[in-house]
Formats: sequence, structure tokens, C-alpha cells
Amino acid sequence: MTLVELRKKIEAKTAIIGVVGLGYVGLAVACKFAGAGFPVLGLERQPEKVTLINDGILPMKGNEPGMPELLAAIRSDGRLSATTDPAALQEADVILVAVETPVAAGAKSPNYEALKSALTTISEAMQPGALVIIESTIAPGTMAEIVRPLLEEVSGLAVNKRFYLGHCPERVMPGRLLKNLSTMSRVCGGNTPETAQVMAALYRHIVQADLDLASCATAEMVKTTENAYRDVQIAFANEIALICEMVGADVWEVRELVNKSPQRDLHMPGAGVGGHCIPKDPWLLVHSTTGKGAPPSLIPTARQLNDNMPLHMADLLVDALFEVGYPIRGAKVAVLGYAYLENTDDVRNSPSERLINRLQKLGAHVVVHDPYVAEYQGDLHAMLQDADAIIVMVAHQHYKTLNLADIKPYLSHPILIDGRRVFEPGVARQAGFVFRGVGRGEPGSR
Ligand code: SAJ
Repeated sequence: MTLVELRKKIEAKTAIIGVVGLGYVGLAVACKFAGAGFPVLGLERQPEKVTLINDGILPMKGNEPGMPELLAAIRSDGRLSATTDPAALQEADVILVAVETPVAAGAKSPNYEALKSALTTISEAMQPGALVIIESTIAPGTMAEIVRPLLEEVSGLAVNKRFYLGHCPERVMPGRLLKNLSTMSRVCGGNTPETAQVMAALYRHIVQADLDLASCATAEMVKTTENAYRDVQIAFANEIALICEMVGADVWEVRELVNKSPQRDLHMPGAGVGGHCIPKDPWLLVHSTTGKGAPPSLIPTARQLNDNMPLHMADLLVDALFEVGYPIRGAKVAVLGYAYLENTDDVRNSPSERLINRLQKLGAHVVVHDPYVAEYQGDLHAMLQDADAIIVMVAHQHYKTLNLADIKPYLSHPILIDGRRVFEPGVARQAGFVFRGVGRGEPGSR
């Protein structure tokens, strides 16, 4: 099939779309295309997930507005079916790849096992003329150095002649899957400009925002850069917070006034940077320079600074305990918040985990509370009983409504360390707490 013929099938919505990997990204895009009227085949390794999806049940946790109803609707009219059988891809005209591309903890290099496995499966099944689109976030250079060679070698087909190739990085977020898919612009990175145009014709069926045509390399750079940008911005805000603590200024007052200056956007300082995107994508960007020249310095430095913020929370605690003359060894410390983001149950790359490990190494007895994370739900007051300190790591709405005067009697030592500006220093001190906060320097305190 030529690109022209494929485009006609896409415009008629008769093109069969295969989606490899039915996680947050894959299932959402499969549902969106099925909802737009395309026949969609979902390929998933986990049989239990396949069963749930074919029963019209969402296999993901958390609240995804619109997804349950959409999945039920497209299952009832059979426009989406899930399977564990790779042979199903033989029918597909378009194949979207939405598998994980994690970064290995130590080496900070991408783990492409899932991607390579998916590409091998696709190569063994895809029909000539198919369009393969990688939606997973990948390091710049991956399309040229890994994806294209593997597909050509295993399938025996030549790209641009016997199959087509592109990269359209996903921009979804748990909790906003369908909304982001519809409203956020996408970069359609084609192996050729003609391929990019056919990709835009496809995504136009589900995206109401800009579809920007580009090369694969540009698409790889855009996604990793937009998240590295955010990480560096957050790191800058965190460094300003550390300086404010040293010089006795309040970083939130400084931030408000700095951001009055045109084209300034000081981000929010805090207790650390978690999640599945921001801590990972900067390393994909850095990895792309391996063996090609001087490695970046700003991006790794920002990553290190953000990763140290949970440890700074422990430093603030040690300082407060010193003020009351109580050692951290043997102290009972209550950590409030384990999710990586407020009002979610997503714990991927949780900054709290790093803090908890440090506190335990210092000899503290740590108890953890999080109203959204099943493992840490429970009676907060009971958990606070005889605690020597509270450390707030996540700005869950639940914590913002806490009355400090009510909880103080439960504590052995009224120490409050605030990592997310949940409390104001004056209010905490008025309630009788020894208070420390990220960036909350006290005039004349040094
Ligand atoms: N954080 C800060 N200070 C800030 C912003 C965030 O410390 O100013 C922390 C958060 O507490 C969290 C981490 O950084 O621990 C990540 O927060 P996030 O708001 O960036 O949320 P994510 O990780 O879900 O990021 C996603 C990304 N979207 C995609 O990759 C498609 C990111 O590009 C978006 O900018 C972000 O959502 C968003 O703006 O909501």
C-alpha cells in the first residue's frame, strides 16, 4: 500500500489501527481512535488487562474523566478489541507503539527492552505498507539508531518503500488522559515529510489542537526538551529557595515579586520532583549526547539539585530538633504525603521515598500518611500520637485543612517541617510549633 492509499483509508476511517501497549498512553489513544470511528486492535502482554478491557472495564487506578464511558461504548459496538496475540497486527494499517521507556536508576540510560520487544513483534507481523508510529518518549537519535534499523532488519522491508515510520510523542497525564489527548498540540515527526503529513491526517481525527509537522529527530528533541526545561526551571526555583533560607528571605514573597517582572516565570520550590516524566526525560536528553561530544552540564546539575531536595527536608528537621535539644536518633517522625503530586495516588519516583530512607539511616522511626495511597491511609491523629516532628511532603488538600492547634497536643515535640507551602510560618509558630519551611528564611535568623 502506498502512502496515498493509506491516507485515503485514514480519511475514510477504514484504516485498521493497532496499538502496542495498553497502559495509560496506549489505552487512551486506542479508545480515542475507536471513539472516532476507527477499527482498533490493542496488543497487550498482560492477559488480565486484556480480559478487563474486553469486558469494558478500565484496568487503571485513579479517576480518568470520560474513559469508563468511552471504553464501554466502543466495546459494545466492537470498535476496540484487545488481545495478547501479536498475529493480530497483520491486519493493521497503522501501528502505534506506547510502551514504557524507563531510565535505569544507576546509569541514567534508557532501558529500551520493552521498546525493542515491541518493535520485534511488529516487524514479524506487520503487512507491507503499514505506518509505524512511536508514541513513547525516547532519547533523540533513537528513531535513526534503533527503531528504523531494527524494523528494517527483522521485517526485511525498506522504510519509505515497504513501510512508513514516524514519531509522535505523547503528552498525556494521569487524571487528564482524554482531555490532554484532545486539547494538546502534537508533533508529527515523519521519517519523510510525506509521512508527517499522513500522520497529521490521522491525528486530526482525535486532536483539536495544532499538529506540527517535523522530522523524527525534531520530535524526539521537543518532548525531552519540554520536560528537561521544566526540571531545570524547578531546580532554579529550589536553588533560590535555599539561598532565601540562608539570607533570611521568604522565597514565596520573592517569587511573587520576581514574576511581576516581564518574561519571568519562577517555578515553585518544594520538597522534590517526582513522577514518571520529569525525573526521567532529562536523562534521555543527556543520553543522546553519549559518545558525540561534551556531555551537558546544566541538565544533570538540575536533576541532582532536585533529587537533593528531599534530603534538604531531613536537614531542616535536624536543625529544628537541635533547637529543642532532641536527637534525631530514636525520634518518631510523621511524613505527610507519599504521592509525587498533590491530590493523586501516583507514587512513581516519590520524593518522600528518598526522605524516608535518609531519616531511617539517621536512626529516626518514620510513620507515613497519605490519604490517596492505600498503603498509607488511616487515622492521621493516631499516627501523630507521640510524634516528635511532622514533615509535609505533598500539598494534598486534606493537609491544607488541618488545624494545627488541634494536632499539637498529640505530639511529643511540636516540630513542623513544610516542603510545599501548606502552612504559613507565623500561623505555625502562633500555634506553638517550631517551624521550618523550604525557602522560608527568617529575617535576622542567621
Ligand atoms: N513540581 C515542583 N515545582 C513546580 C512544578 C512541579 O516541585 O513548579 C514537582 C511536583 O511536585 C512533582 C513533579 O515536580 O513532584 C512533577 O510535577 P508536574 O506538575 O510536572 O507533573 P507531571 O510529572 O505529571 O508532568 C506532566 C508532564 N506532562 C507530560 O509529560 C505529557 C509535564 O510536561 C507537564 O508540564 C506537567 O504534567 C503539567 O504541566 O501538568
